[in-house]
Amino acid sequence: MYAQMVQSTGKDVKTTAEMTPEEAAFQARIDAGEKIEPKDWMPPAYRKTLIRQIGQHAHSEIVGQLPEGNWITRAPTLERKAILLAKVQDEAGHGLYLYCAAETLGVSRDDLTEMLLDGRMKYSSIFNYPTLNWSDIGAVGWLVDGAAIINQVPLQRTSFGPYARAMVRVCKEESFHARQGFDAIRKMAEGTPAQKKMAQDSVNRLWFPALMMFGPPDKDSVHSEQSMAWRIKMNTNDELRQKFVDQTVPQIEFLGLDLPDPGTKWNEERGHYDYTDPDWSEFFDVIKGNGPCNVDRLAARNKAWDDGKWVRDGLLAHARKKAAAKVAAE
Ligand code: BYC
Repeated sequence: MYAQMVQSTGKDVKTTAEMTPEEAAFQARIDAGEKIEPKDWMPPAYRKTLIRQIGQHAHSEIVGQLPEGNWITRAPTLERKAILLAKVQDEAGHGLYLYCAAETLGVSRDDLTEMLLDGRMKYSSIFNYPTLNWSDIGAVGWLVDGAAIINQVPLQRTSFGPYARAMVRVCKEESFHARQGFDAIRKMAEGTPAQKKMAQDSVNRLWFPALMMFGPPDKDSVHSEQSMAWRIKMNTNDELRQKFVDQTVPQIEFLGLDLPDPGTKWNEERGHYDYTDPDWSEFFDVIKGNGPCNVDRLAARNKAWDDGKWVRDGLLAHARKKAAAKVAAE
């Protein structure tokens, strides 16, 4: 059932005349800015789209711990280690709030996890790139969490109540993540020539993968039109990508680093930076499972799931025992 639920719908948006009375009433609530709550009636495709997006978002938070978790034991100072540890723990918490939000739509966390583990559900493309050195950890916090904030701040106003509310706390924590990342990369950029070179290399390698986080160009986006009509998404992929470029280019300049994209140029008429598109064939290849780290990431999550089986079994056995004791006492 849920395998069906996560497949792309890719349908055109219905006009009001094509909607059933129930669908039209639902759309009117959305248009009036009302929040939809779990027990409210909703079109099956709205539910399906939310399960796909919230589920993939949750998986991204969980898989997203891997590239940074890899550096906790090698952080250069105790302070950096404590900060990174806190950040990675926050990501686990974000995954949990999001799985809870998805569960209110009638899908279990175990089902979602199994769909991640067997490749039926996606997670953000960015986490299929490696973190090669400490400088990459600064760049991930600054660029990846920076991109996440731009994507997630509008999601605080998304139409589905539990998702919108989860985003409020997530965004607060993401701000701390981006600041600590900027602080770490700034230290590198202002350090020795070798450290500055490392910072430059991190920005060069992570820039285009960060742009890919916003999804394919609008013309190739399958879900945007319907998701925006339902206010599941508040902006198109290209709008948010442009916002990220406009916000980040001055930060790169402030750090005294070279812009990773020679095509970056302020466009007076548009009031935005022009930039070069990422290689979209690389993006589609990565989300098909062929990125540099896809195999490792899924192997790590599968191992964690298998290793944790005894804990889940133990907790379930304890819960059953407690429930049976309660029934016996009644
Ligand atoms: N990676 O029709 P489109 C974080 C897929 S966590 C992989 O435009 P949509 C962090 C898309 O799923 C950040 N797949 O899709 C964590 C669809 O395929 P399916 C995660 C992608 O949903 C730890 C197809 O391409 N944030 O920051 O309208 C540590 C067509 O795309 C990607 C979220 O999940 C991608 N980048 O828009 C540090 C935010 N892009 O599903 C940091 C919530 C697209 O039909 N999600 N695809 O098989 C969203 O805002 C939207 O889902 C997206 C895509 C903008 C990502």
